[in-house]
Amino acid sequence: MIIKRFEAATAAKAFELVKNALGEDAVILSNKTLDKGTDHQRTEIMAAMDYDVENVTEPLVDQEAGPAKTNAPPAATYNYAAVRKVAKKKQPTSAPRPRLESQELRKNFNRILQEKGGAPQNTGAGATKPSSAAAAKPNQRQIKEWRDKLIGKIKAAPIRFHNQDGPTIIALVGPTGVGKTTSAAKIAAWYHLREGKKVTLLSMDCYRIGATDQLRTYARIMRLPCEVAIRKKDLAQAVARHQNCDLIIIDTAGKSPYDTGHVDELHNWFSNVTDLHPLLVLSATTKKEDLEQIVKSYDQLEPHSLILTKLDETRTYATLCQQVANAQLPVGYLTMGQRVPEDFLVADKPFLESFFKKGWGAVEQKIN
Ligand SMILES: Nc1nc2c(ncn2[C@@H]2O[C@H](COP(=O)(O)OP(=O)(O)OP(=O)(O)O)[C@@H](O)[C@H]2O)c(=O)[nH]1
Ligand SMILES: [Mg+2]
Repeated sequence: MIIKRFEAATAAKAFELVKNALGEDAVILSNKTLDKGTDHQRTEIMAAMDYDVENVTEPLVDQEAGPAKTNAPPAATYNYAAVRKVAKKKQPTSAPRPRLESQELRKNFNRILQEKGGAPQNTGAGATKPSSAAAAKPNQRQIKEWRDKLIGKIKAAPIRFHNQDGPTIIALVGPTGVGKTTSAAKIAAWYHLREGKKVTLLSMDCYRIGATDQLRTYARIMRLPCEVAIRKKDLAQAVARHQNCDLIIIDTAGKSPYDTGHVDELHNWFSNVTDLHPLLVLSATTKKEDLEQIVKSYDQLEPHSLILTKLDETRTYATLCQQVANAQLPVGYLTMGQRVPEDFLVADKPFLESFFKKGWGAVEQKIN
């Protein structure tokens, strides 16, 4: 992470300096007026650009509070009853998503630049260039604040159950090999074996040889109904046949996030089923740019929430944290291994906070 301090006679000039030095993706950490009301009044901006994975997942040293404690408190215990039986109303498709604070800041930043007549020029008279001392070393306290801000934006939202009006219907979508089928089996096991729900599994994955066998095998072990939908109308008909169950889990085929035709096809199939909630599956091992692209590609389906998989295959989660916060989608479930049904957690806010602050240690505390 690069953190820099900028100082200029006016806020607009200080923002120009930030943009020149760090580009449009810079995040404003603080914005202060110095010597307010005097002839020397200036604006000071602390801005950051990207950040270092380790700085975010490792326990950080707070400069004022001293080293972070190593004997962290145990992660919060799950309240299984938290999967409430509240009828869930689908968000209207036109409802705008809440904006992140960083986007607001960037908007203000761009507005100031636009008011000044487009792209920033080289710093003019009155603007103070950041001194070499100003290109300060990353400040741990600021990194911690930034990290906590991001984590604070991440919400938990496991599925909820309808009581009267038919089953809750979810569809697992996402790129190839991220763990959609395995997660479908884990979710089925969780709600069927632990909560006694009536669960049906449906597969839309006819692309890969053996894909439906994988789901069928899990269904057979758990003694759950399992059907395969080969055409769009099969899906709607299968859903209609299982209206008496509590939960229908649809497994879909994985495709490259750059294959937009695939997302269009899913959208087309899903449009035939009322109140279907897509859950986007993201692997913790995916690169930052790819995570960004995946979220963008599947946005058309208006995912209900995220499933974060393969937490066990890495020990650095800052990229994931940043992309989850940017996606503005809550997390429903997490998986951390291949074992069905064991390597699975239902997301809750305290755990997500603890996980993105402490990393793998938080998962170990939770599952052991
Ligand atoms: N280490 C680890 N492996 C996982 C996890 N979840 C799934 N896997 C493994 O990842 C591989 C792919 O999992 P699948 O569930 O078949 O993935 P998928 O998204 O359905 O794949 P496609 O249908 O081909 O797109 C399998 O070997 C799983 O056992 C996890 O949380 N951790
Ligand atoms: Mg699969």
